[in-house]
Amino acid sequence: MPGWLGILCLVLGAGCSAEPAAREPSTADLESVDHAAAYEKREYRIEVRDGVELHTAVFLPRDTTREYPILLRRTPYSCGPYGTNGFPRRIGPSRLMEEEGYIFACQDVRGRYMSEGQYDNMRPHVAGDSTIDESSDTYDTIEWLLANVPRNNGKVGMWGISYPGFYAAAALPEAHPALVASSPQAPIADFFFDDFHHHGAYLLSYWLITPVFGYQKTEPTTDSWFPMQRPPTRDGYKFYMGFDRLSDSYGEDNFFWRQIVEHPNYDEFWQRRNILPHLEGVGHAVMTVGGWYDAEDLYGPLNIYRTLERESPDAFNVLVMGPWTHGGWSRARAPHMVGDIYFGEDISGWYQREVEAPFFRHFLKGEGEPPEFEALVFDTGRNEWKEFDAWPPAAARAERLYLRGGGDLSAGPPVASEPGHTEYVSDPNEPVPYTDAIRVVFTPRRYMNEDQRFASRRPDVIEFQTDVLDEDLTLAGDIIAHLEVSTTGTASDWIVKLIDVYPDDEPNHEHTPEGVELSGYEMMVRSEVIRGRFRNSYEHPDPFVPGEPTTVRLPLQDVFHTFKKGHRVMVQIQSTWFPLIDRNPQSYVPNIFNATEEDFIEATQRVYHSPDRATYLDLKVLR
Ligand code: PG9
Repeated sequence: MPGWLGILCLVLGAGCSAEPAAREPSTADLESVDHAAAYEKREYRIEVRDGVELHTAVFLPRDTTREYPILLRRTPYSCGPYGTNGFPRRIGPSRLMEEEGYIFACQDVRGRYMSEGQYDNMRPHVAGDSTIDESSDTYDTIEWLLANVPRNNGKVGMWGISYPGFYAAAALPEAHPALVASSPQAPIADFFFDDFHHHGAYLLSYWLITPVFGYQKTEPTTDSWFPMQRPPTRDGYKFYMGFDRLSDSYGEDNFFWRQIVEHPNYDEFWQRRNILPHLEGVGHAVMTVGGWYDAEDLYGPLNIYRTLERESPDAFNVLVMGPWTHGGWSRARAPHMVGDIYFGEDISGWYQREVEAPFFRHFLKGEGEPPEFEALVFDTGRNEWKEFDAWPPAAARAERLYLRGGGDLSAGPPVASEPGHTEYVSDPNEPVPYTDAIRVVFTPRRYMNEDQRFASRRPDVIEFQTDVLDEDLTLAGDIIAHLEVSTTGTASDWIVKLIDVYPDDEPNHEHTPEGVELSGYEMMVRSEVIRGRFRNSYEHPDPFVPGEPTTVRLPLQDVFHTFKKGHRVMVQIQSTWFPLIDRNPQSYVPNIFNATEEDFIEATQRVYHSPDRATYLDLKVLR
């Protein structure tokens, strides 16, 4: 498999056989498929309004007795293998839909592979027809396909996972009238909160993949043109600790890296690339799909659904959130495991058969019923799907869990007789690992529900936990961490982790991997980081005043998780998370990418839990 395809498999994790060794597959989605028997492949060069030609592969059902809708995916990751005999392993969202029959189309987006033009990451949407953007490229593509592809039924759908999910979302504003069903899956919404950054902290764990998006090619090409680094070690901790000035780690020729380095704050460069402000006036069916354990794009699906719900009341707008990592729904595996944890048998296969295929079948073929849910979400504690008529559920109530002196976490606020703060020394030269087995990766993945006991034992990770629960506690919706903190430095990051602590007598499951003990397991439910300089504004950063208590408000992405009776709820707080994110020097410099070793200082962090400075989580609880 060519190197670039291995990269794409690691990034997308979907539709490739190169992904980390998964368990024995249970359904047909991995069988070798002779697409050529059922589909004729054609390749077109579609000229869009500014004269640029976009390479588009079309897979036409060989059955000429009926018309089919067009299902379009636009991608920066290549529509290869090229040539009319070149068939990728996956031409549609699932084997089922491939067998059912659609006109599948794949387009290299502007500036990528066999298409012409200049690439622009998360190309900004510009309202109106005067400026080229992904919406106008898609509009022109759909117009051309309808006029030139035989036996289409005049209806078009779009789908895509991750960056292709962004392109499906980017086609929503000013959409072509024939576009009647869209499924942005793990879509990127905003690179300052998805993928490359989380609340302003740079995801160093994405460093290796940056060149994929950082070099313009000079002509249409079937092969990758971007130079990839080959780290001398797979030990990610050692590799990234060995970096000098981060900004120097790629040259001037990597334009995306220069953009990342030159825009450390949420300035106009990033704001223009946020698709959310443009999701108004959408009038067709949109099913957004995401994974509760998606380490790459969790902000995107939740906020695209939420924004459409608010700004596009005419859209048939539904949400599916399952126990998946990035793109996991496209890989039907049984048993369905995420890391060490078992979630069920044929979860992805069920979703493909009962949710995804019926959605497109109804809106594109007029067959069957539309989804009856507004939100189809999986409770990752009870291991069961639930349908709600709103997300978060209308019945979810606001409740609070307070950090208390002595390491408690409780519904009651702090009292004066308890210690009023907990402190720890944060040393960026001895950062807290983000996972127990750090390897150099293209994008982070498995840490999202990993056992956090490796972190529990560090002095620079503080933790607070409830008593053993005497009844189930179900969280359904977003979580806001309200931190009252101080630091002896002038800059710092704040990481909050919500953890489900299993009882000591928890038995292993039949599918629990060898060597793993679920007894006392500290399963991460949700985690998030904020670069503290952005506590008041993502655009205008503020240093901390040493020793001065201040408020840091950190939104953690939504969860749907039942902490079962007998479990505990735990919160861990720390200030380094390496090398998931880059190291904060903890002394304020205008641009951390340019920090040098002498900027990196130890700092004593305080988290306050006193009656007048309470730290707590605001939760949405389903009783
Ligand atoms: N959202 C994923 C990604 C985008 C950009 C860089 C690295 C990863 C993806 O497209 O898979």
